[in-house]
Amino acid sequence: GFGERKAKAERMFSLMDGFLKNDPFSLQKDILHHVEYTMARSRFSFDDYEAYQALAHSVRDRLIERWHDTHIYFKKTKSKRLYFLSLEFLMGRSLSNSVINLGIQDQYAEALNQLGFEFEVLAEQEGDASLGNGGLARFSACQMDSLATLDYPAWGYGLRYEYGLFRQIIVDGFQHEQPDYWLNFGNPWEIERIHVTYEVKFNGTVEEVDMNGEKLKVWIPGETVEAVAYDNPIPGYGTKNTINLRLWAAKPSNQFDLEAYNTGDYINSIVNRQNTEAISNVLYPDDRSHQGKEMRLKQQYFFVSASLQDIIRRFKEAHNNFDELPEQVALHLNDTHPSLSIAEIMRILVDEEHLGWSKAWNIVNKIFSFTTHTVVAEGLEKIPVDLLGSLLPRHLQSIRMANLSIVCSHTVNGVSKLHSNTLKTKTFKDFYELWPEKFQYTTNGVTQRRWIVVSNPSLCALLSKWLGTEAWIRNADLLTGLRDHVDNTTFRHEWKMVKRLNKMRLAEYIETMSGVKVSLDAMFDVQVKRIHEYKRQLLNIFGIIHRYDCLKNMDKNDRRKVVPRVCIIGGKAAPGYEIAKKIIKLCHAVAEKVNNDADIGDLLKLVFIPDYNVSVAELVIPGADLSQHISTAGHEASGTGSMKFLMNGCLLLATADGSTVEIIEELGSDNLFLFGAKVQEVAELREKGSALKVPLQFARVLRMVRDGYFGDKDYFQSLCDTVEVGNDFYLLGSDFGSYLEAQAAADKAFVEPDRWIKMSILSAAASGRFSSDRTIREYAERTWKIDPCQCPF
Ligand code: AZC
Repeated sequence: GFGERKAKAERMFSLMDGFLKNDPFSLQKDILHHVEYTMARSRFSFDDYEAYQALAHSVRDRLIERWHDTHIYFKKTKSKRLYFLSLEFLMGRSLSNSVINLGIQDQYAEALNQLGFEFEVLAEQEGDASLGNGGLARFSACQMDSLATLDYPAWGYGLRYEYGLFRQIIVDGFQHEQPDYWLNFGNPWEIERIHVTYEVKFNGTVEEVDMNGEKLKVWIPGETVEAVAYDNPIPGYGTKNTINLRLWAAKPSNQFDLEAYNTGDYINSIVNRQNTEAISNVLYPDDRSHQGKEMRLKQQYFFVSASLQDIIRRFKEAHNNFDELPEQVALHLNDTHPSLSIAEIMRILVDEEHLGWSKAWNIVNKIFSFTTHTVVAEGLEKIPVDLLGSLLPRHLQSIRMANLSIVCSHTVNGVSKLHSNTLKTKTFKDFYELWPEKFQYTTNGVTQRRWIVVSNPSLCALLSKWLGTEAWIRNADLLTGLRDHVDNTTFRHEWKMVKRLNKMRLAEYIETMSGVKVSLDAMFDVQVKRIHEYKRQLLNIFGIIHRYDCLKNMDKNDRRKVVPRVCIIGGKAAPGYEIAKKIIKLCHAVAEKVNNDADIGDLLKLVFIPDYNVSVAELVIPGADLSQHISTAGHEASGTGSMKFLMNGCLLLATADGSTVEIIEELGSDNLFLFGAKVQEVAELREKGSALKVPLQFARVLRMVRDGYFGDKDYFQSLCDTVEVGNDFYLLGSDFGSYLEAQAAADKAFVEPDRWIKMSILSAAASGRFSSDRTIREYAERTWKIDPCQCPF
């Protein structure tokens, strides 16, 4: 009986000697325990990597304790749960984040010191978990951190790709892609659950069978694959709550396929089975379109089917009536990628739970919400009818995934105010007219735990000191308190020193990566993000060429007045995106020329930072003075990089696109450098075609590239064609004049250090609204209708 089981559990718990202790002495013992028994290394000889692994395992143990208790508590309280379905999560590193969220960083630092190690050095040993492409994926990771911190009963679901996003290496200025074998050295942050498995079916036929007079549709699959769960604990900050990110891996199903084995072709049938593992092998590296790729569709369905089986199983453990589903379960579709969930849950409710179509439909319409992260039409997935029909014969219903998601979701979210207007007036105009009440927006945000506390410890200390509290780490609105100190010279001086320290860190990194020595007195001007024509890295490079050209034509006296710049560009191009790859090459070609021009010296440097990822971002963002967010208005759905820079006291040079519009509301337009066509002007400018006015400087820069001033003349022609008058869809030419003016305004502000520092402080002070805590609270209250559920300590 129950009493007996409880007594048994209590006896076992007493044998465990209670929870793990967090004093430095106990931590040392635990780390050494893992060196000995987990790493199986000889006690007195282990290197930094092994020390990192042992350290990570000791942190993992502490995460597991809280993760267990959180789930026991969630189960007990039966509160409504959120399931966040996303094909991409860019988690980056976990060690520092976990230790900070657990609140035991000082104890760990001391423990390691006593063992003769340094926490920071070991933390550098960790590789990134790069299971995503760009903004959407990093935003998912930020949301998980906020869901845990705000105590929401939430689960993340995703895929455990064996190969994450490719590593970018640069050879002779060209991008090359290398596979990311991130699991080769083990992953201490995941827990393999060999017993949490589900069968996922593919292909085959649908047959009608007669069951006691009732006609039922039965799917006879052609192939079955097994999904295995890998759990990744996500700790909240300042709370015991530690939620779960469950990632699925494919493995061959152990269901017997008598036919295959009976044909005698034993070897081949095993080899064929191994191929099924390929489903979760690799993340698709295009961050926009995957039109009509069979393996991509297989991944999506594999993910959706395993997740929903798991969710329904959990629901049925505690409830026996599907009418309760909408009060118990919120399913969130992160973009259209998991939208097959809608068809799959209908299949489960109709075919397996025998609810009948209209009853199932009524339930399904109350549980889904959907966020779209794009404005461009090619970002909206479409699946060819015959592909869907052959792979999932029972799901063939609708194939425009965005339409499917809108029809069946109770809420359709945009990611910024501007984006939402575009959705309502353009992308989904018809749907908006049909169901205006479904359309909402929830502006994106980023977590200050990762983007200040982990990545900028000196700023973190300074903020707590001047705000007189650490409470801003859970309540970013408190950052507005910085405004009270903006006129204090001591504060400003300390602020400046923090920035200088971070610039030093970044300068060292640049020197090791590219061999370029940069001056700390220069303005560090950064653009880091995926390479896309709409993000206009080319506009930035053209601006740099223009600056170089001006410097060359200046006399010595005038040069002395120029603000020295270090221009930093980083980002990956999708492997098949030719124009983006040419932009990377052009950046290197210009850098080669500028950086080796003795005439120019420290006045201008251009560096491309290879393999931009989360951990590189943690280094680059705190060290930036200025950052660029310069997409053609109407094309960046939100943008989240800008929010991280803002938090780190970096000034923005930006167009009025995506979330920048809302940043201006908080910050005031005087505290950033704004330029370019407004969203409502874009269509008209495009219509002008070859009659569009373009400044002479733009034509001159274009000519230089075309004439081979930076070499590779032939190679760059097609890139130049994309911005030639009449063909310049992203309006680089027509925005160039105001771009240069904004750049000049930035130079002017930089030579007044006091003014610059004030703007820097005001930037950080305005960043509170762009915390993902605010985002998640809005989603929880308005869209998901879930309440916090805090596990008692
Ligand atoms: C991005 C958007 O481009 C960006 O504007 C937004 O801030 C971010 O999502 C989060 O909402 N979209 C993607 O990254 N899209 C994909 C498929 O990678």
